[in-house]
Amino acid sequence: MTVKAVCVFRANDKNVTGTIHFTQENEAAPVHVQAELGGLPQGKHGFHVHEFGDNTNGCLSAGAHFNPHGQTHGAPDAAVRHAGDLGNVTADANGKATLNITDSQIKLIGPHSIIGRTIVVHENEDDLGLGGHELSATTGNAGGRLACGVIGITK
Ligand SMILES: [Cu+2]
Ligand SMILES: [Zn+2]
Repeated sequence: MTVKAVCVFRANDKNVTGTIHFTQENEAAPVHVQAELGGLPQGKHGFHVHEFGDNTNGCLSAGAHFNPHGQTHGAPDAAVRHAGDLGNVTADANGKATLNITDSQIKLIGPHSIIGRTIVVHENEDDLGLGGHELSATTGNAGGRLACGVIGITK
């Protein structure tokens, strides 16, 4: 019954690497997300599920934030957010970032599953919708896409 998924960032032109594991124990359970990333500039970087598992034109083809409920952008703990809004990862001086969270809006089971969609890590910090920039309500003004990978089923 437990569904597991994984997303891998292979070293790309930006040299960002990483693995993100997802686990959901049943349809009603939250999803556990465990990420280990490397090669990032020190500091915070927006971290989202984007709607398409399409890499034809690199990370740009992943489209916008996964947003099946037609909401505005927000923090992972906000009532109003895109389902794909997982906030930020924070890279240390060695470029390493880890994330260990549970999230109730992303799913591995059911019609709004994120399997087959894309994880993107961004150049800049996600302002969680609060930055007052024209892009705050759609992207958190997180800037360009440093790395991305499609979320696939694993055992
Ligand atoms: Cu994003
Ligand atoms: Zn968003």
